[in-house]
Amino acid sequence: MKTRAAVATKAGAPLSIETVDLDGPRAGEVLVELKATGICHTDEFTRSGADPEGIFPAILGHEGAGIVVDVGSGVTTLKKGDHVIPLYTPECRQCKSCLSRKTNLCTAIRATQGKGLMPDGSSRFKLNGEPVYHYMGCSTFSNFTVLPEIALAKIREDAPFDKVCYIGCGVTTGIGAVINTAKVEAGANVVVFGLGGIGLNVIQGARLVGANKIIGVDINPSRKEMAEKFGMTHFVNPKEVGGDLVARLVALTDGGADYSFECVGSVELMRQALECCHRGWGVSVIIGVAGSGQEIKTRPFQLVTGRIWKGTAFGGARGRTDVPKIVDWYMEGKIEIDPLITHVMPLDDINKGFDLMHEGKSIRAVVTY
Ligand code: NAD
Ligand code: AHE
Ligand code: ZN
Repeated sequence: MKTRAAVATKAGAPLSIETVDLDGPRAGEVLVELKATGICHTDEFTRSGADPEGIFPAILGHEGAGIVVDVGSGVTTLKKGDHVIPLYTPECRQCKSCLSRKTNLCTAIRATQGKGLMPDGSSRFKLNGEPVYHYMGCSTFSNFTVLPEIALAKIREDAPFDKVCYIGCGVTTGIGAVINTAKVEAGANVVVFGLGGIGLNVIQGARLVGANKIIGVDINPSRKEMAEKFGMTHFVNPKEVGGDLVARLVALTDGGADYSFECVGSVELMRQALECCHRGWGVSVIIGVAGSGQEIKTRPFQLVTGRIWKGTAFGGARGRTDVPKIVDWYMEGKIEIDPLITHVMPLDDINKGFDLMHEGKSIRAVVTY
């Protein structure tokens, strides 16, 4: 079939709107009609050329929601008409990682996914007869896409696609980092670096579990108002701190944060996020994705004295199990999504969504098909 898609032709170039060829689903695969997709900073990270796994030409996008149109042979858990959210972290429930119960990082298809290919080693997309690569196993910047059955969460049919697409990455990553990865307890003091599409969901996760102080750190002062609506109790703009940011955060938290979260992708901030944690027990969680060649550093003494450095992918969520529950939380009013979706646009305008992100004007821009 033919489908309209935004193609990343080369690193750093604007996305190009094209009509591409899409092969139907093979064994164990599912054809999905996307109804909406968010634009996450990770899409920009890869588009820009900073991603060591970046591969071009590719169809980016990993924060989608849509409807099953067709299934390949052997697919048993999904059928035509089901509403689904694509999962860049699949859940096969059979691999060593899934069975360990210690991680959400299913390894069933990670090797081919990282090469922009379906599990059988080929691409379903072509442009002018040449293959176009998949991205994070999802490629939601295409009106239609093909995914493995294990990379789709079935969701309730009354959930609005243009909102719950955000659960495909940002919402789950932020809230999951608090609940699954850090396991923040009621009364804890939390510091969140970066109040964008991920950080604001960390903030609402921290409020959900009953955190005490929720301190937001961002260089964009316009983030303050939204962050306060989502539960932030104190705002710190590093540009306005005369002197040492870490010392300021330690003072604000009476000796250091119980938990901190880096939601920017800066290795300098990752260090500050660790070092603002409380001696003896503070836990710092890296969410931000840093560019090729970047490395983190700190004095080992920071860890010797009891601080813990962790990371999280997709908020530690097991997608097929957890994503439908998070959709329920949204539908039941337990979490908020609507105010964070600041811009909605057609696929033709997708590059404007990236511009808005760069200008610090959008929190989430969503493309609707
Ligand atoms: P975003 O662009 O919406 O937000 C980034 C925020 O960081 C903005 O508010 C910006 O003003 C702020 N910022 C920039 N420089 C700063 C600085 N020096 N100090 C303080 N704040 C600063 O991005 P997003 O979609 O929220 O993504 C955030 C990061 O998380 C990215 O690196 C993204 O790739 C990553 N991410 C990781 C996962 C995961 O599973 N680990 C999932 C989604 C996104
Ligand atoms: N390809 C990059 C790393 C990118 C990365 O860390 N991706 C996160 C999800 S970001 C979603 O917005 C992730 O899930 N990582 C685990 C995985 O298996 O990819 C690089 O540095 O090579
Ligand atoms: Zn993302």
